[in-house]
Amino acid sequence: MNIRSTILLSLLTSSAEAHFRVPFPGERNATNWDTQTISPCGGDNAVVFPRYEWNPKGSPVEINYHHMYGVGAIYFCGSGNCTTGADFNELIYEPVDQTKGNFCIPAVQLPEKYNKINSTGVIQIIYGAPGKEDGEYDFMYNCIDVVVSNDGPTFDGQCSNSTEFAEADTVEIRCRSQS
Ligand SMILES: [Cu+2]
Repeated sequence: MNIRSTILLSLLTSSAEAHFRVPFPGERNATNWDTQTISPCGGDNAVVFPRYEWNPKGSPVEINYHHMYGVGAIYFCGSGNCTTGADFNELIYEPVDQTKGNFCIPAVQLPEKYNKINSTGVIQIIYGAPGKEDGEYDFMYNCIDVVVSNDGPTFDGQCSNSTEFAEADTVEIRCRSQS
């Protein structure tokens, strides 16, 4: 193998392993590097038990984002089997522009109609990262299976921010992320 093909291979490896993880509370499959661009839930379409307990006042979410730049948003599926992108029809965290690093949301709250003790559902975090073409995005998905419980954590320093972020133009990620 010559030097040039070695460099090319290592670049391919690093982009395949970029994506993002959810260190708190955790996600369905923390090793889905190869399928994370598949909607919904990064290719993992079955509920993983036990579900994470979610406080009705909102529980924290920590995202470790590995790309240089991206737009992230959080959706929720509270009814049906949550196996298609369109099932995640409740936006629960407005899109933000952010850079690489740790992104900490102290309280992600579920939609009022599903925010009842013992209600179950699936949180889906979606990121769009700039793709090869100008104006194109590559999307990535991870899901968290939840059950509403008073035992669910509230913010107590579980995470902190090392990323820069700001409110994003919501249009692009909303229409692309649902496909
Ligand atoms: Cu990536």
